[in-house]
Amino acid sequence: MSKPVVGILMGSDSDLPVMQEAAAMLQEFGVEYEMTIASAHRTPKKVLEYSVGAEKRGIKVIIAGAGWAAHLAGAIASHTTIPVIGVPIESSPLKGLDALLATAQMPGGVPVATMSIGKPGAKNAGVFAAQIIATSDVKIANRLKVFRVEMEREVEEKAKRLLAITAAPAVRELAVADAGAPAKKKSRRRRWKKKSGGQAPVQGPAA
Ligand code: RP5
Repeated sequence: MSKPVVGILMGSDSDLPVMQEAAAMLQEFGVEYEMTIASAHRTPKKVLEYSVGAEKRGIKVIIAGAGWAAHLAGAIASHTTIPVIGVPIESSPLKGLDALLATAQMPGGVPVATMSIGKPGAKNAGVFAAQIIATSDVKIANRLKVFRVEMEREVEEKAKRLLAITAAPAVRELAVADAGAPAKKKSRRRRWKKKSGGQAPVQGPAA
């Protein structure tokens, strides 16, 4: 096993079910990572030490997930120039809106690449970290390309399944509509022709 190049940090163990999504993506792309718990508010010294030491240890990207007043990603970003990816977590009564704003609203000069709230955000954090690593690793770049192609194929398969489910009722509906539709009115001229078998009446003024 080679040295980790991505660090995943989270404010609490309660964030783990969400942050595991980031780890799963890194595993899929074969990116080495490490994971720990550090809180901007509860363990500020640990956050400082981790952030300052990360670059020397070979970490190239840091993913930070936190909920509530989520200052973890911003605090890390203030101590290092390694790219920091923030994942807002929906652990508060505000369902992550608080964490989203706290993570994204960084002042100019100290960026945090903020993902969407919750599991999709953590998944994207993993993909995004892999994309950063891929700028200098062609093997990971190729895996990312395969990932995109597979995603495209999955969507196409879903579209085909949807068509298979919906096409039959649509045909049925058309058949029912046809059967229940009132017969086309024959023109007065044709009806008269059948009865009398003679000539069409000369149209006079309305009665
Ligand atoms: C934040 O507070 C953590 O990131 C977590 O989302 C939230 C709640 O933490 P616990 O009270 O579950 O430890 O710092």
